[in-house]
Amino acid sequence: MTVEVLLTGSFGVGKSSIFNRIIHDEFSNKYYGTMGVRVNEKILEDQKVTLKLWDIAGEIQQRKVPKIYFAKKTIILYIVDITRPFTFRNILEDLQYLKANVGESIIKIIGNKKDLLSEAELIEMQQKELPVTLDAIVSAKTGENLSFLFNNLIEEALLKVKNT
Ligand SMILES: Nc1nc2c(ncn2[C@@H]2O[C@H](COP(=O)(O)OP(=O)(O)OP(=O)(O)O)[C@@H](O)[C@H]2O)c(=O)[nH]1
Ligand SMILES: [Mg+2]
Repeated sequence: MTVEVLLTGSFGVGKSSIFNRIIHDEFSNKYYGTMGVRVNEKILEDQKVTLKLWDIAGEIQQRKVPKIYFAKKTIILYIVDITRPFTFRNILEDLQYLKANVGESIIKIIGNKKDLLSEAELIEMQQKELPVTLDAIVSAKTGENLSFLFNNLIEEALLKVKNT
């Protein structure tokens, strides 16, 4: 089975860094904005699943993303940069838009760059700045929580297929 996962969200939140960490287990501090789309696959032997990961150019508003990218995705990951509230200014509007436009896809909200905040700063940020609860907080730089997140996502996707 192939599980298709789209990384979406604003500019510079770390979509490509998450892509590079998952596919190549690499990280760079350099920032090259993505043009268009990148796609790559990884075979997960344990779960007998092919993970197909899509990395697209950032958009401040999800309604600016070409709708074709949302088609037929098992999972859509809306990534925010927990160090830059600017990147989730439109979160409620974006989530509403995604729910209306992605069909059956599972949508998750992921906070990235966990390595840059202390535990206290993390709690404060979530209480003060975020109108929704994050499904996971990860770091593409250190890899923290990323394989855990993807394992859980694959399990959820497999369960969903089994139950339909
Ligand atoms: N400290 C830290 N920096 C990160 C992390 N993830 C990404 N970055 C940095 O943030 C910048 C932007 O990362 P990208 O992965 O290129 O962001 P993007 O979402 O793909 O950006 P666009 O393609 O323009 O939409 C880069 O300088 C990365 O090195 C992280 O977990 N921790
Ligand atoms: Mg990118």
